[in-house]
Amino acid sequence: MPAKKVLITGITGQDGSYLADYLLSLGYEVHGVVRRVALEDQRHRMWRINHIADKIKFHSGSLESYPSIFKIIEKVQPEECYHLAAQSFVTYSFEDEFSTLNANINGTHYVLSALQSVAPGCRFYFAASSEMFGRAEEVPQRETTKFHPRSVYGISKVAGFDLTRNYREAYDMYAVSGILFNHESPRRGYEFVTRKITSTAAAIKLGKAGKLYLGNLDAKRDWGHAGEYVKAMHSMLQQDVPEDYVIGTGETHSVREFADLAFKCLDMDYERYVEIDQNFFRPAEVDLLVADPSKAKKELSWEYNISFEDLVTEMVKSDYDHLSKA
Ligand code: G4F
Repeated sequence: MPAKKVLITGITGQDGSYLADYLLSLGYEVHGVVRRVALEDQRHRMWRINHIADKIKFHSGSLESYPSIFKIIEKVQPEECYHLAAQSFVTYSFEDEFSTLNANINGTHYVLSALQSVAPGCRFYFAASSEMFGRAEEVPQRETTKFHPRSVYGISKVAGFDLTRNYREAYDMYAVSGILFNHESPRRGYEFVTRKITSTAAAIKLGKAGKLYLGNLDAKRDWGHAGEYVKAMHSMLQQDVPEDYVIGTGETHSVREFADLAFKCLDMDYERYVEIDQNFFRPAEVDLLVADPSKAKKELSWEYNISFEDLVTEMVKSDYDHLSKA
């Protein structure tokens, strides 16, 4: 039987790279949409997938251009499509609301519309987010929890979620959203708080930095490991009936706890090195996120077994090892 064809947008990002690893291990023919600039500077821009680059078929395209997405989908004829590409940094969405909305809403709409036109049988996954819950009305948050986004990023994800639902209902497409809570790893971008903490703590330990400047230490997030979350994405596209799922650990920890543990991994006290910088506070904050992943556990048989301590330790160790050699 020929290998199943999958198309991933955002394949150079943290989730795209783990998903590509996973789908290759399952025998898929993996296609990825990448920007032309990434293909021209593979070493730097594709560092997360350089180890598997020779096994992936790349297609140069932009999520800002409907014709380019249409052409790729028409040519590849994927059986599964994971739409992960987005402006995913919440802070930046306060600085540039308009481009966040354009990229995140139009990008999703273009992929859905092109699939409907030229590959309607393709199963579609949308990367929704726990940011959609925002000022959540219930704790923990589940599939039925009302959305109250607190950023333009969150609003763009609610729009993507609704577009996905509408293509499912209106055109009978297998289109689902994974409502993923924060997921981290050594491949996380440096702008997100976890990687900022682990990389700076490692740099301080090695004498390459002096202080770590952070914003709100009291915000609480449900932090899991990205490598495990991509398995849930895949599973969502293998069901008999297309449905949306919440994916998270069911545990919540503050930014302060994360910093405390990260510095402790290196035998340091975070209070000596962390300084509060008002510039890192957001105009509107999401104070507390914690998932109820029981539907995914029951229906997808998705199991998550990595502790918060193991996640932080893995990230710190990776940054320390990497910086030691730099
Ligand atoms: O690491 P963050 O920037 O992640 P955030 O905003 O929770 O969003 C991430 O998770 C979402 C899933 O819920 C994704 F949809 C989204 O794409 C992204 O992956 O910030 C986490 C918390 C916030 O409360 C923030 O205010 O950390 C707080 N924080 C405190 N100091 C900081 C900092 N965040 C950043 N980025 N940098 C700081 O210095």
